[in-house]
Amino acid sequence: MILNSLVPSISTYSADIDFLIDVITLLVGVPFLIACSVFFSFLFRFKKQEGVPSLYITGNQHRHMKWIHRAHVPVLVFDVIIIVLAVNVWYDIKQDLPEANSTVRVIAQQWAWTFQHPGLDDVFDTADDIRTVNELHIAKDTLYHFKLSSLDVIHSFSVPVFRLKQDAIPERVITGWFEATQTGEHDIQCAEICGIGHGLMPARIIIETPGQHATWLAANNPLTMASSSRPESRPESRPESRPDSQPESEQEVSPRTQQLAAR
Ligand SMILES: [Cu+2]
Repeated sequence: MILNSLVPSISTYSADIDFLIDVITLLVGVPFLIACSVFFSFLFRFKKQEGVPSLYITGNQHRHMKWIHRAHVPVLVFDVIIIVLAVNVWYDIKQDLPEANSTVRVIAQQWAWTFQHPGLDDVFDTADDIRTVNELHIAKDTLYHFKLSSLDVIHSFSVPVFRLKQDAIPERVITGWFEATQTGEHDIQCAEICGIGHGLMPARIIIETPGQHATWLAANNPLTMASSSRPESRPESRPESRPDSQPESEQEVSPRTQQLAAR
């Protein structure tokens, strides 16, 4: 409700996180406003008055202490509500790993992101893998696992529209998942101070329909591009194609492409 009006919410679990943050904001914000109202109204109501002596209240008497103890009850109840909701959301997103339709590798370094797409065969470390810098291409309504690693220091892979944030730790490969519900182009950012160029490592996530994504995979297939005789078809480290790019008319479309396009 609150977050969604500021940053689009377009992953299958982003609404759960938004709901959790809304609940915390209300459970903390409403009592805070009530406490401030009471505090400032008492300041004016019990301000210094001529001829009225001040009371010295130690707070030791039960009739005074009960106002403190009664306030503890809602605090404890709200804590339990927040913990139960948070653990549920945490389990669904961080502990439970649904089966993936595809996988991407995300490699962080000072100060850029490298993304490795498995290509049309959907298998890593084969000749048709597509590597891009600061540009991740995925298909909507497709559940992805990401394999996150860092080449140097701690970074944090953050995709605000997915409500996804995961630290990248050197010497570790961390697996997570996401599934986009809408197409579009959005920010990826590093959310961990990682050196002087930290602010200079933004990237983009381009969410395509399965058909558009299959087209992009085919258009940027290093094998196809290498075998093409046209000079402008040479492989590039950073493919420039966008979701609206059209397949080459003479391009061979593999069964995997047709399968993705049919989804
Ligand atoms: Cu950083």
